[in-house]
Amino acid sequence: MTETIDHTPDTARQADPFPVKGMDAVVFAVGNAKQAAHYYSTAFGMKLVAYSGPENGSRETASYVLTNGAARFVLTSVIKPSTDWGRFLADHVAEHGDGVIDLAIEVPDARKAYAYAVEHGATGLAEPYEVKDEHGTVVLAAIATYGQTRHTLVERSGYDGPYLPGYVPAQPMVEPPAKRTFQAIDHCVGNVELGRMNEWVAFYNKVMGFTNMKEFVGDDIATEYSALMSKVVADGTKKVKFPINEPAIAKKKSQIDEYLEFYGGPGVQHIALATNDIVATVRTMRAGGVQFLDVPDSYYDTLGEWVGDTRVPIDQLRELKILADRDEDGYLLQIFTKPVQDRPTVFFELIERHGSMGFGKGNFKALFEAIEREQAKRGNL
Ligand code: TYF
Ligand code: FE
Repeated sequence: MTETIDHTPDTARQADPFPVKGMDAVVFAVGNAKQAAHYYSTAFGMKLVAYSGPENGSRETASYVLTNGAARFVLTSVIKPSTDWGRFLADHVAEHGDGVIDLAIEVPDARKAYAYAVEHGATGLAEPYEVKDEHGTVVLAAIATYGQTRHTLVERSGYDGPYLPGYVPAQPMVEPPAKRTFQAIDHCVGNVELGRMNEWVAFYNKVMGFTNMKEFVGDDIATEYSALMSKVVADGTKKVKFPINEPAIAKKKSQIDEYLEFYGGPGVQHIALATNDIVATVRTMRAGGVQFLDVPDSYYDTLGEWVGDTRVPIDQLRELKILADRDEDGYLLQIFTKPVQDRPTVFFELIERHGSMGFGKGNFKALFEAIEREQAKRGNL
Protein backbone atom coordinates (compact mmCIF):
# COMPACT_ATOMS: atom_id res chain seq x y z
CA MET A 1 0.00 0.00 0.00
CA THR A 2 1.19 3.51 -0.79
CA GLU A 3 -1.34 5.23 1.43
CA THR A 4 1.23 7.59 2.93
CA ILE A 5 2.14 9.09 -0.45
CA ASP A 6 -0.25 11.80 -1.61
CA HIS A 7 -0.16 11.98 -5.40
CA THR A 8 -2.82 14.68 -5.64
CA PRO A 9 -1.49 17.34 -8.04
CA ASP A 10 -1.26 20.82 -6.47
CA THR A 11 -3.67 22.18 -9.07
CA ALA A 12 -6.34 19.67 -8.01
CA ARG A 13 -5.81 20.50 -4.36
CA GLN A 14 -6.19 24.22 -5.02
CA ALA A 15 -9.38 23.67 -6.97
CA ASP A 16 -10.90 21.60 -4.15
CA PRO A 17 -13.22 23.84 -2.10
CA PHE A 18 -12.97 21.56 0.94
CA PRO A 19 -9.60 19.75 0.90
CA VAL A 20 -9.31 16.78 3.28
CA LYS A 21 -6.36 14.60 4.23
CA GLY A 22 -8.46 11.55 5.14
CA MET A 23 -10.42 10.11 8.04
CA ASP A 24 -8.91 11.16 11.36
CA ALA A 25 -10.87 8.85 13.66
CA VAL A 26 -14.17 7.11 14.24
CA VAL A 27 -15.31 8.04 17.75
CA PHE A 28 -17.71 5.71 19.58
CA ALA A 29 -19.70 6.49 22.73
CA VAL A 30 -20.04 3.20 24.58
CA GLY A 31 -21.30 1.92 27.93
CA ASN A 32 -17.98 0.43 28.95
CA ALA A 33 -14.96 1.74 27.03
CA LYS A 34 -12.51 -0.42 28.98
CA GLN A 35 -14.20 -3.60 27.79
CA ALA A 36 -14.84 -2.27 24.28
CA ALA A 37 -11.12 -1.49 23.99
CA HIS A 38 -10.43 -5.09 24.94
CA TYR A 39 -12.82 -6.36 22.23
CA TYR A 40 -11.26 -4.23 19.49
CA SER A 41 -7.82 -5.38 20.68
CA THR A 42 -8.47 -9.11 20.92
CA ALA A 43 -11.19 -9.61 18.28
CA PHE A 44 -10.25 -6.95 15.69
CA GLY A 45 -6.47 -7.02 16.25
CA MET A 46 -6.19 -3.28 16.97
CA LYS A 47 -3.55 -1.70 19.18
CA LEU A 48 -4.24 0.55 22.16
CA VAL A 49 -1.96 3.59 21.74
CA ALA A 50 -3.41 6.36 23.91
CA TYR A 51 -5.65 6.91 26.90
CA SER A 52 -7.38 9.74 28.70
CA GLY A 53 -9.10 9.22 32.05
CA PRO A 54 -9.10 10.04 35.75
CA GLU A 55 -5.47 8.91 36.15
CA ASN A 56 -4.32 11.74 33.89
CA GLY A 57 -6.76 14.45 34.80
CA SER A 58 -9.96 13.57 32.91
CA ARG A 59 -12.38 12.90 35.77
CA GLU A 60 -15.56 12.87 33.70
CA THR A 61 -14.73 10.52 30.81
CA ALA A 62 -12.45 7.63 29.90
CA SER A 63 -11.26 7.36 26.29
CA TYR A 64 -9.21 4.61 24.66
CA VAL A 65 -7.52 5.23 21.30
CA LEU A 66 -6.83 2.16 19.16
CA THR A 67 -5.15 2.08 15.79
CA ASN A 68 -4.43 -0.33 12.98
CA GLY A 69 -2.31 1.30 10.30
CA ALA A 70 -4.07 4.57 9.43
CA ALA A 71 -7.39 3.44 10.97
CA ARG A 72 -8.10 4.99 14.33
CA PHE A 73 -11.00 4.28 16.72
CA VAL A 74 -11.67 6.27 19.89
CA LEU A 75 -13.88 4.58 22.51
CA THR A 76 -15.36 6.95 25.08
CA SER A 77 -17.43 6.29 28.21
CA VAL A 78 -18.74 8.72 30.78
CA ILE A 79 -17.61 8.00 34.34
CA LYS A 80 -19.67 10.60 36.18
CA PRO A 81 -21.45 13.26 34.16
CA SER A 82 -20.74 16.77 35.41
CA THR A 83 -20.77 18.91 32.24
CA ASP A 84 -22.97 19.14 29.15
CA TRP A 85 -20.50 16.87 27.34
CA GLY A 86 -20.75 14.18 30.02
CA ARG A 87 -24.53 14.34 29.95
CA PHE A 88 -24.48 14.21 26.15
CA LEU A 89 -22.44 10.99 26.28
CA ALA A 90 -24.67 9.45 28.95
CA ASP A 91 -27.84 10.35 27.03
CA HIS A 92 -26.32 9.12 23.77
CA VAL A 93 -25.64 5.67 25.22
CA ALA A 94 -29.06 5.57 26.88
CA GLU A 95 -30.88 6.48 23.65
CA HIS A 96 -28.77 4.78 21.00
CA GLY A 97 -26.77 2.08 22.76
CA ASP A 98 -23.11 1.87 21.77
CA GLY A 99 -22.71 3.96 18.63
CA VAL A 100 -20.66 6.41 16.61
CA ILE A 101 -20.79 10.03 17.76
CA ASP A 102 -18.12 11.44 15.47
CA LEU A 103 -16.70 10.74 12.02
CA ALA A 104 -13.65 12.97 12.48
CA ILE A 105 -11.98 14.21 9.30
CA GLU A 106 -8.38 15.37 9.06
CA VAL A 107 -8.12 18.64 7.12
CA PRO A 108 -5.14 20.86 6.24
CA ASP A 109 -6.88 23.97 7.65
CA ALA A 110 -9.67 23.51 10.22
CA ARG A 111 -10.56 27.21 10.38
CA LYS A 112 -11.05 27.41 6.62
CA ALA A 113 -12.93 24.11 6.49
CA TYR A 114 -15.27 25.18 9.31
CA ALA A 115 -15.90 28.59 7.74
CA TYR A 116 -16.66 27.01 4.35
CA ALA A 117 -19.01 24.43 5.88
CA VAL A 118 -20.96 26.94 7.98
CA GLU A 119 -21.18 29.43 5.07
CA HIS A 120 -22.69 26.63 3.01
CA GLY A 121 -25.35 25.70 5.53
CA ALA A 122 -23.73 23.43 8.13
CA THR A 123 -24.72 23.73 11.79
CA GLY A 124 -21.63 24.61 13.82
CA LEU A 125 -21.21 22.60 17.04
CA ALA A 126 -17.77 23.93 18.02
CA GLU A 127 -16.05 26.99 16.62
CA PRO A 128 -12.38 26.44 15.76
CA TYR A 129 -10.21 26.21 18.89
CA GLU A 130 -6.61 25.27 19.62
CA VAL A 131 -5.42 22.55 21.96
CA LYS A 132 -1.73 22.22 22.74
CA ASP A 133 0.80 20.31 24.76
CA GLU A 134 4.54 19.52 24.51
CA HIS A 135 3.90 17.63 21.23
CA GLY A 136 2.48 20.62 19.39
CA THR A 137 -0.81 22.31 18.56
CA VAL A 138 -4.00 20.89 17.04
CA VAL A 139 -6.89 23.00 15.75
CA LEU A 140 -10.33 21.44 16.19
CA ALA A 141 -13.83 22.47 15.05
CA ALA A 142 -17.05 20.50 14.71
CA ILE A 143 -20.19 20.52 12.57
CA ALA A 144 -23.39 18.51 12.85
CA THR A 145 -24.45 15.81 10.41
CA TYR A 146 -27.35 13.27 10.44
CA GLY A 147 -28.95 12.34 13.75
CA GLN A 148 -26.71 13.11 16.72
CA THR A 149 -23.58 12.45 14.68
CA ARG A 150 -20.90 15.09 14.11
CA HIS A 151 -17.82 15.72 12.00
CA THR A 152 -14.92 17.06 13.97
CA LEU A 153 -12.45 18.80 11.65
CA VAL A 154 -8.93 18.08 12.82
CA GLU A 155 -5.88 20.11 11.75
CA ARG A 156 -2.79 18.33 13.06
CA SER A 157 -0.03 20.41 11.42
CA GLY A 158 2.88 18.31 12.64
CA TYR A 159 1.43 17.36 16.05
CA ASP A 160 3.43 14.32 17.18
CA GLY A 161 1.65 13.13 20.34
CA PRO A 162 -0.14 9.77 20.55
CA TYR A 163 -3.55 11.31 19.66
CA LEU A 164 -4.55 14.74 20.98
CA PRO A 165 -3.49 16.95 23.87
CA GLY A 166 -5.03 15.46 27.04
CA TYR A 167 -4.10 11.91 26.05
CA VAL A 168 -1.13 9.93 27.33
CA PRO A 169 0.57 7.07 25.48
CA ALA A 170 -0.72 3.60 26.41
CA GLN A 171 0.68 0.11 26.01
CA PRO A 172 -1.27 -2.44 23.90
CA MET A 173 -3.80 -4.42 25.98
CA VAL A 174 -2.68 -7.69 24.40
CA GLU A 175 0.12 -8.62 22.01
CA PRO A 176 -1.21 -7.42 18.59
CA PRO A 177 -1.47 -10.13 15.90
CA ALA A 178 1.75 -10.84 13.98
CA LYS A 179 0.07 -9.67 10.76
CA ARG A 180 -1.91 -6.41 10.63
CA THR A 181 -5.62 -7.15 10.20
CA PHE A 182 -6.53 -3.95 8.30
CA GLN A 183 -4.86 -0.66 7.48
CA ALA A 184 -7.35 2.10 6.82
CA ILE A 185 -10.96 3.20 6.98
CA ASP A 186 -12.43 2.67 3.50
CA HIS A 187 -15.90 4.20 3.96
CA CYS A 188 -18.40 5.12 6.67
CA VAL A 189 -22.10 4.59 6.02
CA GLY A 190 -25.03 6.53 7.46
CA ASN A 191 -28.68 5.50 7.74
CA VAL A 192 -31.22 8.32 7.49
CA GLU A 193 -35.03 8.45 7.54
CA LEU A 194 -37.30 7.56 4.62
CA GLY A 195 -37.17 10.29 1.99
CA ARG A 196 -34.18 12.11 3.51
CA MET A 197 -31.29 10.50 1.56
CA ASN A 198 -31.21 13.15 -1.17
CA GLU A 199 -31.19 15.95 1.41
CA TRP A 200 -28.12 14.45 3.07
CA VAL A 201 -26.41 13.89 -0.27
CA ALA A 202 -27.09 17.58 -1.06
CA PHE A 203 -25.72 18.49 2.39
CA TYR A 204 -22.34 16.86 1.59
CA ASN A 205 -22.39 18.36 -1.93
CA LYS A 206 -22.92 21.88 -0.58
CA VAL A 207 -21.22 21.88 2.81
CA MET A 208 -18.09 19.88 1.90
CA GLY A 209 -18.03 20.08 -1.88
CA PHE A 210 -18.20 16.27 -1.98
CA THR A 211 -19.31 14.74 -5.29
CA ASN A 212 -21.52 11.75 -5.97
CA MET A 213 -19.89 8.47 -6.93
CA LYS A 214 -21.49 6.46 -9.67
CA GLU A 215 -22.53 3.52 -7.51
CA PHE A 216 -25.99 3.80 -6.01
CA VAL A 217 -29.00 1.66 -5.21
CA GLY A 218 -31.96 3.08 -7.07
CA ASP A 219 -35.70 2.45 -7.15
CA ASP A 220 -35.45 -0.68 -9.26
CA ILE A 221 -33.21 -2.61 -6.87
CA ALA A 222 -35.00 -1.12 -3.85
CA THR A 223 -38.45 -2.45 -4.61
CA GLU A 224 -37.14 -5.73 -6.02
CA TYR A 225 -35.09 -6.95 -3.07
CA SER A 226 -32.97 -4.44 -1.12
CA ALA A 227 -35.68 -2.39 0.64
CA LEU A 228 -33.19 0.49 0.73
CA MET A 229 -31.90 3.30 -1.41
CA SER A 230 -28.28 4.36 -1.27
CA LYS A 231 -26.01 7.04 -2.75
CA VAL A 232 -22.32 7.64 -2.14
CA VAL A 233 -20.56 11.00 -1.71
CA ALA A 234 -16.78 11.40 -1.62
CA ASP A 235 -14.20 14.14 -1.35
CA GLY A 236 -12.20 15.16 -4.43
CA THR A 237 -9.48 12.57 -3.79
CA LYS A 238 -11.94 9.76 -2.86
CA LYS A 239 -10.14 9.18 0.44
CA VAL A 240 -13.27 9.98 2.43
CA LYS A 241 -16.33 8.09 1.17
CA PHE A 242 -19.75 8.36 2.82
CA PRO A 243 -22.59 6.21 1.48
CA ILE A 244 -26.03 7.33 2.73
CA ASN A 245 -28.91 4.83 3.00
CA GLU A 246 -32.62 5.36 3.47
CA PRO A 247 -35.32 2.70 3.81
CA ALA A 248 -37.48 1.89 0.80
CA ILE A 249 -41.01 0.61 0.90
CA ALA A 250 -40.76 -2.96 -0.33
CA LYS A 251 -42.27 -6.38 0.28
CA LYS A 252 -40.53 -6.72 3.64
CA LYS A 253 -39.58 -4.46 6.51
CA SER A 254 -36.39 -2.66 5.53
CA GLN A 255 -33.16 -3.41 7.40
CA ILE A 256 -32.79 0.39 7.52
CA ASP A 257 -36.10 0.69 9.39
CA GLU A 258 -34.89 -1.96 11.83
CA TYR A 259 -31.76 0.11 12.44
CA LEU A 260 -33.68 3.40 12.83
CA GLU A 261 -36.08 1.75 15.28
CA PHE A 262 -33.38 0.24 17.48
CA TYR A 263 -30.85 3.08 17.22
CA GLY A 264 -33.59 5.59 17.91
CA GLY A 265 -32.96 7.65 14.79
CA PRO A 266 -30.37 8.23 12.08
CA GLY A 267 -26.75 7.30 12.67
CA VAL A 268 -23.71 5.41 11.46
CA GLN A 269 -24.64 1.96 10.16
CA HIS A 270 -21.31 0.43 9.17
CA ILE A 271 -17.62 1.18 8.97
CA ALA A 272 -15.69 -0.51 6.16
CA LEU A 273 -12.07 -1.37 6.91
CA ALA A 274 -9.55 -1.79 4.09
CA THR A 275 -7.36 -4.88 4.26
CA ASN A 276 -4.77 -6.27 1.86
CA ASP A 277 -5.27 -9.87 3.01
CA ILE A 278 -8.93 -10.48 3.72
CA VAL A 279 -8.40 -14.25 4.05
CA ALA A 280 -5.86 -13.94 6.85
CA THR A 281 -7.92 -11.20 8.54
CA VAL A 282 -11.17 -13.17 8.47
CA ARG A 283 -9.38 -16.22 9.88
CA THR A 284 -7.88 -14.12 12.70
CA MET A 285 -11.15 -12.36 13.49
CA ARG A 286 -13.22 -15.56 13.35
CA ALA A 287 -10.71 -17.15 15.75
CA GLY A 288 -11.20 -14.10 17.98
CA GLY A 289 -14.95 -14.75 18.08
CA VAL A 290 -16.19 -12.20 15.54
CA GLN A 291 -19.35 -13.39 13.78
CA PHE A 292 -19.82 -12.72 10.08
CA LEU A 293 -22.94 -12.91 7.92
CA ASP A 294 -23.62 -16.30 6.47
CA VAL A 295 -23.69 -16.70 2.68
CA PRO A 296 -25.43 -19.70 1.07
CA ASP A 297 -23.30 -22.22 -0.82
CA SER A 298 -25.31 -21.50 -3.98
CA TYR A 299 -23.64 -18.04 -4.17
CA TYR A 300 -20.29 -19.75 -4.72
CA ASP A 301 -21.67 -22.27 -7.26
CA THR A 302 -22.08 -19.47 -9.84
CA LEU A 303 -19.55 -16.89 -8.57
CA GLY A 304 -16.67 -18.00 -10.82
CA GLU A 305 -18.81 -17.60 -13.96
CA TRP A 306 -19.28 -13.86 -13.55
CA VAL A 307 -16.49 -12.66 -11.28
CA GLY A 308 -13.60 -14.36 -13.12
CA ASP A 309 -10.20 -14.88 -11.54
CA THR A 310 -9.46 -13.35 -8.16
CA ARG A 311 -6.38 -13.55 -5.94
CA VAL A 312 -8.25 -15.97 -3.68
CA PRO A 313 -9.54 -19.31 -5.02
CA ILE A 314 -13.35 -19.65 -4.92
CA ASP A 315 -13.09 -22.56 -2.47
CA GLN A 316 -11.41 -20.31 0.09
CA LEU A 317 -14.02 -17.61 -0.42
CA ARG A 318 -16.68 -20.28 0.09
CA GLU A 319 -15.04 -21.60 3.24
CA LEU A 320 -14.81 -18.14 4.83
CA LYS A 321 -18.06 -16.69 3.35
CA ILE A 322 -16.23 -13.85 1.60
CA LEU A 323 -18.09 -12.07 -1.21
CA ALA A 324 -16.52 -10.95 -4.51
CA ASP A 325 -17.58 -8.40 -7.12
CA ARG A 326 -16.11 -7.11 -10.38
CA ASP A 327 -16.67 -3.94 -12.40
CA GLU A 328 -14.91 -2.26 -15.33
CA ASP A 329 -12.03 -1.08 -13.11
CA GLY A 330 -11.24 -4.33 -11.32
CA TYR A 331 -12.59 -6.45 -8.49
CA LEU A 332 -13.10 -6.40 -4.75
CA LEU A 333 -13.50 -8.92 -1.95
CA GLN A 334 -15.72 -8.06 1.01
CA ILE A 335 -17.39 -9.52 4.09
CA PHE A 336 -19.76 -8.15 6.73
CA THR A 337 -19.87 -8.79 10.46
CA LYS A 338 -23.12 -9.26 12.31
CA PRO A 339 -24.01 -6.28 14.53
CA VAL A 340 -21.30 -5.90 17.20
CA GLN A 341 -23.65 -5.00 20.06
CA ASP A 342 -26.99 -6.37 21.28
CA ARG A 343 -28.96 -3.78 19.35
CA PRO A 344 -29.18 -4.61 15.61
CA THR A 345 -27.35 -1.41 14.72
CA VAL A 346 -23.63 -0.88 14.02
CA PHE A 347 -21.62 -3.48 12.08
CA PHE A 348 -18.33 -3.63 10.17
CA GLU A 349 -17.22 -4.57 6.67
CA LEU A 350 -13.78 -5.76 5.58
CA ILE A 351 -12.88 -4.87 2.00
CA GLU A 352 -9.91 -5.84 -0.16
CA ARG A 353 -9.87 -3.72 -3.32
CA HIS A 354 -8.12 -4.69 -6.56
CA GLY A 355 -8.89 -1.75 -8.83
CA SER A 356 -12.63 -1.59 -8.21
CA MET A 357 -13.81 1.65 -6.64
CA GLY A 358 -17.31 0.24 -6.10
CA PHE A 359 -19.12 -1.03 -3.04
CA GLY A 360 -20.11 -4.53 -4.14
CA LYS A 361 -23.18 -3.84 -6.26
CA GLY A 362 -23.08 -7.37 -7.65
CA ASN A 363 -23.47 -8.70 -4.11
CA PHE A 364 -26.40 -6.54 -3.03
CA LYS A 365 -28.95 -9.31 -3.58
CA ALA A 366 -26.99 -12.01 -1.72
CA LEU A 367 -25.98 -9.53 0.99
CA PHE A 368 -29.45 -8.15 1.65
CA GLU A 369 -30.92 -11.66 1.73
CA ALA A 370 -28.29 -12.62 4.33
CA ILE A 371 -29.12 -9.51 6.41
CA GLU A 372 -32.83 -10.32 6.17
CA ARG A 373 -32.24 -13.85 7.47
CA GLU A 374 -30.66 -12.26 10.57
CA GLN A 375 -33.53 -9.77 10.81
CA ALA A 376 -36.01 -12.67 10.73
CA LYS A 377 -34.13 -14.47 13.55
CA ARG A 378 -34.57 -11.33 15.66
CA GLY A 379 -38.29 -11.21 14.82
CA ASN A 380 -37.91 -7.92 12.96
CA LEU A 381 -38.80 -8.85 9.39
O1 TYF B 1 -21.36 0.44 1.72
C1 TYF B 1 -21.99 -0.12 0.88
O2 TYF B 1 -22.66 0.48 0.04
C2 TYF B 1 -21.92 -1.63 0.78
C3 TYF B 1 -23.25 -2.29 0.63
O3 TYF B 1 -27.30 -1.81 4.40
C4 TYF B 1 -24.24 -2.11 1.69
O4 TYF B 1 -21.22 -2.12 1.87
C5 TYF B 1 -25.21 -1.15 1.56
C6 TYF B 1 -26.23 -1.05 2.47
C7 TYF B 1 -26.28 -1.92 3.54
C8 TYF B 1 -25.31 -2.87 3.72
C9 TYF B 1 -24.28 -2.95 2.80
FE1 FE C 1 -19.97 -0.78 2.73
